[in-house]
Amino acid sequence: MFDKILIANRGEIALRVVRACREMGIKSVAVHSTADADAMHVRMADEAICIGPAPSGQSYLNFPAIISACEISGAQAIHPCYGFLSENANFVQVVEDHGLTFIGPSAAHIRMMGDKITAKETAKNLGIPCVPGSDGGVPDIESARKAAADMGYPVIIKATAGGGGRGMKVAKDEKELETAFRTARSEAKAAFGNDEVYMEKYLQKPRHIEIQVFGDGQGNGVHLGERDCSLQRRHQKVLEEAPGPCITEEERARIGKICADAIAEMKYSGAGTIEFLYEDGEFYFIEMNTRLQVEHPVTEAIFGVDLVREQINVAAGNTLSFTQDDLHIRGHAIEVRINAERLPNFAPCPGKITQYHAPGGLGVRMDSALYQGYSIPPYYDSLIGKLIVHGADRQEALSRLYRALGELIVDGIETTTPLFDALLAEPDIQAGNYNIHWLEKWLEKNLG
Ligand code: MV4
Repeated sequence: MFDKILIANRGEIALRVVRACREMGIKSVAVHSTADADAMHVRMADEAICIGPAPSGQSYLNFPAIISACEISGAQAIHPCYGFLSENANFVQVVEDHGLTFIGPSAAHIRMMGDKITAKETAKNLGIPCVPGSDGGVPDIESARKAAADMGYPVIIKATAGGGGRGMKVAKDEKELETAFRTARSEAKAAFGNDEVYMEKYLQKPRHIEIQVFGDGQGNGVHLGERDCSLQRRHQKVLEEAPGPCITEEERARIGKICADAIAEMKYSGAGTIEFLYEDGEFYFIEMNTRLQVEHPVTEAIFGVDLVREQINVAAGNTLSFTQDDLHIRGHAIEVRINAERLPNFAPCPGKITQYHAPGGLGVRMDSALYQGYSIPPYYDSLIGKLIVHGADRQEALSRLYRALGELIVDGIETTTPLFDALLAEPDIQAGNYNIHWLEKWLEKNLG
């Protein structure tokens, strides 16, 4: 096992990893930008090293500074958390070239899933059900017309270097196809330096259901059920829950086994998420994320496992510490993302926290690096906390969420907390009756 891990991230997730390290008897090294010298992850880690100025390109994404920090501190492994370097295959290669361990999958798996055409082809070959589509890149408008005619309108055009909703265009009929195709290509070129696109049948009212998977790179793979992450605004998740309110035990067992077998077959190592669109009882693969996700705590709550501990365990070369038969769901969990943003426009709202009180009590977890007197810097994303509640069933989780939101105090800045009070009052939310478009429509109508 490692005796020291460097955490190449900041905020609540860096603190989350510090906590796992401490429980495992592993020393932690925080790295930080000059803007984060007073951050809680820096205070809580065993050691801290400043790696550069505020802009993340010069600090949290600075390969040489991070590798040097490992060498100076004697850390043997790097935990990337999510965002920043977590899905950067080149970084993984550099880490390994320096004799260090990247806590995550291999560079090859990250690269494979980063290219969305390769990811889909891999998924298909592993028996994972995919959205009907072009089977590879669509090089020109004639090919696009032919592919669309084969699968039927509406269609969606996606960038192979994209993901997470960037660089997508929908065409509802042949008249819209040419513009959609050209726009998708030029936007892909501008955003990713790669204009390759592919096409899929456009699903009109799906839910976003993602399966948590874990592998040890030695041929063992498990799944930890699904999360429903359909409540999104501009491709940013707002609320996530597990299990999915519309997924049956039979569906979970079926799609879960397909995913777990795929992970075993690939010899995938570490935590992963296989994303699906779910419509009319069918799962359709769209992407795979090769990292720990923001919303992992809802899965931890219902399975009673520490996913970060397990990431560290398999990165150290051990086999998975649980089998599929060890994994059972208990109850229901919901996470809401507390952002430093001003409603109704979700404008970033950095500034000084004059008062902070985290909710607590049975079934309540607040993952946050906030403290009273802390100043949220303007340089990074606006997530300042995740409130995760767990109950015996969905109803209890909802009641607990309502209760916990009432206890939360964050003064001095604006946050997205009032949004959740309003959402909890909605019959559709209470019933779990929503798809990927529900929130945007609700915001239009209620905050418009
Ligand atoms: C789709 C789709 C409908 N049909 N693919 C958006 C993010 C990226 N991961 C995939 N996305 C979508 N792909 C087909 N074939 C609709 C979306 C989509 C979406 C997906 C998940 C959650 C929120 C979304 C919001 C708009 C569009």
